[in-house]
Amino acid sequence: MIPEPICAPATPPVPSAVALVRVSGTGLAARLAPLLSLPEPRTASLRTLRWDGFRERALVLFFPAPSSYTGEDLVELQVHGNPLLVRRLLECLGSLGIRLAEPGEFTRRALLNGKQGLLEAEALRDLVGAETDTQLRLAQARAGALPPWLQEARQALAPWVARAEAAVDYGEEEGILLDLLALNGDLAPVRRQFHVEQSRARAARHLQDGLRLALVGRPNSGKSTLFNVLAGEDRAIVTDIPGTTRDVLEVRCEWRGLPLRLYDTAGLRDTEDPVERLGVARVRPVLEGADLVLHLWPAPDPAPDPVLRAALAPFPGKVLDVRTFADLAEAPGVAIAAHRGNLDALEVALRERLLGGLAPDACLGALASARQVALLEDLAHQLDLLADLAPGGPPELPASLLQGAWGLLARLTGEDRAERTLDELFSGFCLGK
Ligand SMILES: Nc1nc2c(ncn2[C@@H]2O[C@H](COP(=O)(O)OP(=O)(O)OP(=O)(O)O)[C@@H](O)[C@H]2O)c(=O)[nH]1
Ligand SMILES: [Mg+2]
Repeated sequence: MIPEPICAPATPPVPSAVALVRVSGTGLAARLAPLLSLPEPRTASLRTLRWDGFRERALVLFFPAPSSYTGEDLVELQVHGNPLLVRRLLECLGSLGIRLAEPGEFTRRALLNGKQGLLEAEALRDLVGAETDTQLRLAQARAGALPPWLQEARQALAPWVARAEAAVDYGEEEGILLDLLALNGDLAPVRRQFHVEQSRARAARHLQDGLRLALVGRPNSGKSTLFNVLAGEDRAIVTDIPGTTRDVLEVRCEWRGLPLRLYDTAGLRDTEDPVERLGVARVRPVLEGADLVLHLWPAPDPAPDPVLRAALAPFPGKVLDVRTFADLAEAPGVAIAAHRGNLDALEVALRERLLGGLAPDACLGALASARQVALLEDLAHQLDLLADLAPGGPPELPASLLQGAWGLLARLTGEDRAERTLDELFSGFCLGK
C-alpha cells in the first residue's frame, strides 16, 4: 500500500523571515500540479503559488524519490514567515489530498524506507532537544552510521547463533557439538567491549538528561552561593540572614562541560516561620528526584546538623557531603569555597560519582537514550551468563542465550522494526521532522 502524502511546517508558528513547509509522498508532481509546477530536482527555483485568491512567491526545492530525506518525493516550500499564511497553505495542500503529518512522521518514513537507522533517528531527536554544548556534541557524535563495535558484535555473534542452532536441531544425529570454550574465547573481546560501552552509556545518559543536583544544608551553609556560581548568574538571593531561600529554585546550566539541573532549597531546620516551613516541605520531592544530593556542611561546623542528618537518612546512596567555607577551616573530603571559585574538588567528585570518572568527551559516540542503555545492559548480561556456563552441558541453554543476545542486538539497532519502539520514539519528535 502506498502511504498517503503528508505535509507539515518545519519551522515554528511565529512571525519570522521565512517559513518552511515540507511535503512528502509518491507522485507529488501530479498531486501538486494545481498549485505549482515542480522545478528541476535539487535546484532552488521561484514559483508563484496561487490559491483561494492568495498569491505567494515561494522558493521551491524538489527531491525526487528515492534520493530524499524520506525516500519518497519530497518538496520544500519556503514562504514568508507568517503563521496565518502557513495555515492557509496547509489547508490548500489538504484540499489536494495531502494530510498533515504526525510528529516525526517524515523521519519515520525515512526509517521505513531504509534512509536512516533507528539509532540515527534517536540521535536526531536528541540533537533537536539538546540544551547545552555537551548535549549537542553527544547527539552529533551519534548521528552517523551504526557504531563499529555494534557491527563487530553482530559479526562475531552471527556464526555462533547458527552453530548453536545446528547443535540443538541436528546435534544428536549428525554429531554436531557446541564448543563452549571456543565460543566464549571468540566472544571475549565483544564482552569486554560491552562492559566499556556500558560505563560510557551510563555516563552519556546522565549527560544527556542533565545531572540533577539538589543542594541542601543548614541555613547559611552557602547553598545559594554555590547555586549562583555553578549557574554562572545571580539567580538566588544570597544574604547572611539564615532562612533566606524559602522556595525551591531550579536552573539548567552547563558547568565545566557538565550539563546540570540545579535545585536550590530552603535550609532544612525546625522553624516556626510558616513561609519557611512551606519551603522545607517542598525539599523532600526534590531529594527523591535528584541524581545526587549535595549536603553542604560548613567546614567550621564540627558535626552536621541533626535535623538534616535525619532528613537525608532515607537517601543513603546519593548523598555527597560537601564542606563549604573551606577558606575558614580545614576539612577532609570534598572541600570548596564557592565565593572564591575554588570548586575543583567538587568537579572531581561529580565526575567520579555520576560519570564513573569519565570526562564528558570520553562519552562521545556512546549510546545514551534510556531505551538503548537498558538494551545494552541486557545484552551484556546475556553474554556474562554465557561466559559463566560450565562446558559439557546440553546445547539448549547456550543456544537460547545466544538467540536472546541476537534478538536484543536487533532491537537495539532497530532491525526488528518493532512498532512500539517507533511509536515511543516519534512521540518525542516535533512536527515536520
Ligand atoms: N567565607 C565564606 N563565606 C561564604 C561561603 N559561601 C557562602 N558564604 C557566605 O555565607 C552567607 C550565606 O550564604 P548563602 O549562600 O545565602 O547560604 P544559604 O545556605 O543559601 O542560606 P539560606 O538560604 O538562608 O538557607 C553569605 O553571606 C555568603 O556570602 C564560603 O565558601 N566562604
Ligand atoms: Mg539560600
